Amino acid sequence: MKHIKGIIFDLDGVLVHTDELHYQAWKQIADKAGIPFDREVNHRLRGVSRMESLAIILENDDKNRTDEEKQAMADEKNKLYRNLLKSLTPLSVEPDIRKSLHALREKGIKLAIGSSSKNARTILQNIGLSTMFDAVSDGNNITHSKPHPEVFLLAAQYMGLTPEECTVVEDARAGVDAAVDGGFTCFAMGDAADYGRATHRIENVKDILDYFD
Ligand code: B16
Ligand code: MG
Repeated sequence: MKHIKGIIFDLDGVLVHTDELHYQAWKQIADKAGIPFDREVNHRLRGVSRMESLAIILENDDKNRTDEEKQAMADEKNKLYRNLLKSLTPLSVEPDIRKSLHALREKGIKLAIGSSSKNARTILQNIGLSTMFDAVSDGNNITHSKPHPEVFLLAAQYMGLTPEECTVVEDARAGVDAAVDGGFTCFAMGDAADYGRATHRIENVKDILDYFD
């Protein structure tokens, strides 16, 4: 992978398990509104924006809700989620992940975040990774969320690199689609590991190092 000069990491589900916190917050909202919601539905929320996540949850709703009601549900979910984010500390990141990020930097590879979350910077702060990345592209600088490639195209641009010079690490099918459609190669793990569009499949972030010897 000599031509790769930058790696763009998805945040939720790749570097830290905020996916579980998203689930807990949405579960409270869905239970309160009497909408069936389980981990199966939650998988479909990976990588998609807050309002698109709500739209997926509302597919199982038998009520017609106004835009104001929907906004209130999304705002309340975010309040609950941000409260849960307070439980994150540097110990929430597996030691192997932190070591791998340092090792990649030592090899001269630039690192970026490509996340759909508007809370990405708060998360990075809480887990002690704010200074690890050369660029952060997140839910605040995009107009289209994954599977649109915008978040990764901007991350590459912020690093001064082309998509061909970067690779993406993702746990969501929507994220793999975003990467491949943007002209990037892609490492898929977790929920996306068996997705055919991924370039490489890995079990853990540290497996990426095998490709950069
Ligand atoms: P927020 P990622 C995504 O993060 C999550 O996977 C997705 O479930 C969430 O809806 C989205 O961020 C928006 O998050 O409500 O915090 O803006 O996987 O792209 O890092
Ligand atoms: Mg993710």
